[in-house]
Amino acid sequence: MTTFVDRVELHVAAGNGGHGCASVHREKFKPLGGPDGGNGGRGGDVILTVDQSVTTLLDYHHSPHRKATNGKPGEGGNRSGKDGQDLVLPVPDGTVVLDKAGNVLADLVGHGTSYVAAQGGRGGLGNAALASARRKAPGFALLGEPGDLQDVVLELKTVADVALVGYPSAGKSSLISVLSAAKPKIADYPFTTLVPNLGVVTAGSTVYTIADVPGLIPGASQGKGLGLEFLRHVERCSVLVHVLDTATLESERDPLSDLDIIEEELRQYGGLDNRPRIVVLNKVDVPDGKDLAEMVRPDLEARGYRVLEVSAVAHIGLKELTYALGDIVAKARAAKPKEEATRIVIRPKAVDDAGFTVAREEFEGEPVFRVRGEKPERWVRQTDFNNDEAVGYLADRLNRLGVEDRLMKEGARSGDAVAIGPEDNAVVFDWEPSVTAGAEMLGRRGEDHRFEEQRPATQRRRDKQAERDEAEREFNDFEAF
Ligand SMILES: Nc1nc2c(ncn2[C@@H]2O[C@H](COP(=O)(O)OP(=O)(O)OP(=O)(O)O)[C@@H](O)[C@H]2O)c(=O)[nH]1
Ligand SMILES: [Mg+2]
Repeated sequence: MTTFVDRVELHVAAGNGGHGCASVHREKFKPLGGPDGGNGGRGGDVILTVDQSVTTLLDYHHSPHRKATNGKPGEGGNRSGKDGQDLVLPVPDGTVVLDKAGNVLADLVGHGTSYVAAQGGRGGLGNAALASARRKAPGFALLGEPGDLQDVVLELKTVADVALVGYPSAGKSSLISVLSAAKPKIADYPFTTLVPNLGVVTAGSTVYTIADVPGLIPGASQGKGLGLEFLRHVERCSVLVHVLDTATLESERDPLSDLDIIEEELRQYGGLDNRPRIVVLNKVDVPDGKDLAEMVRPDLEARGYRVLEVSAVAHIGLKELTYALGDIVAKARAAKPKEEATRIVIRPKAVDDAGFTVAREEFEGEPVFRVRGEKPERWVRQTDFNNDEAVGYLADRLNRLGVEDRLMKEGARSGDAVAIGPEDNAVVFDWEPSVTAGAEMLGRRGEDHRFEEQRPATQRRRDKQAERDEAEREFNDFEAF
């Protein structure tokens, strides 16, 4: 049997940021023209976007691994690398995005509604952008950050006003095909419908959508037939229509017991009790069907149902049905507080005011001081550990943020192990406190003495002050990266 695809696990990878470039401008007679390494481009995001022309998640079932493109590295001559392209994945209206633990991340309703499932990595700054008065010729650049890797689960919950439920072959798809322009597959074998069909119906000034779901059989709640899985498509519908077959050839069935069985399955599924329901007796073009319909009508009405007799094939009673449903939909809409807005759940990351935390922990059996925080972790990812100057720059940034002070307060001593980053993906190093921490020490990093020229004392003093100001400004600027 074909698989019913309305739930898929999707593995998405955003693009990596391109590395920054470390380059020095070269020209004839001007051997040291200054740093001119460009910034790396941003990695592309992976974005889920509702596209109403998409109706199933089948594509993602067939190819569940998707990746956006990487940012290009920066180049010499101040050329920035190109940004990676966002990967936009179209999903059906009513797609719910969950994490693997089942938490809802986003509920995508309405054409164009989007959710960034994986964020592209930032590009690294090139050495031109890292240069400053006090670091005239940085011999390093920042690395691009890796893009997010995410595993998400997509679940389709069809959004329609009216849902048709009933036994296989009761004529649900046939009804959709004659009430709307939709052309679902119709056949005289059970379980013809494997994905919900959606149609648009116009009744006077009311325009509504109607969906069917695969046929239900007794024991569906225990997984018989196609089970109850697909009933999630009914969850968002405001009106339920029981499509009852008056012309079935199965001797043990009749419209009343069919209705009882379907109702029992709906009850097992749960959460649908408050939906208004009407009953449609289908196939009254068949003489025996017409007789049976007449026979059961009083019983159904006694149970409080509005009952309509129709024939999808002979086009009997369709207009009445169209308007009856339009009325109920209009009432249901009026009763609803207001159109439910798309619910995108954003989980803020918990980081304390300082932007980082320090804790004593064990890492691979050794005691470490663990530093956690968005910035320190990002800065570590941006650092080329093969380049001493880059490592020095990292130390400066951490210092500025106050990590060193905090380590000192927590009792860290020279030579203690410090781990920065998440659980098993941390960078561990022996801590070497820079006793002379501060602008003076920072100022020496990345300086190229070949740039130093002769300056009178007053000029030097003024330059010194300018450097300090710049250091302050730069920290504020680059803190953001
Ligand atoms: N005589 C008659 N036959 C009908 C009528 N409506 C549907 N049928 C037939 O019943 C069979 C099943 O119709 P479908 O519309 O595929 O039934 P369904 O409820 O969608 O079935 P599943 O998708 O399997 O759940 C087809 O052979 C239809 O031609 C009707 O009003 N009169
Ligand atoms: Mg069908």
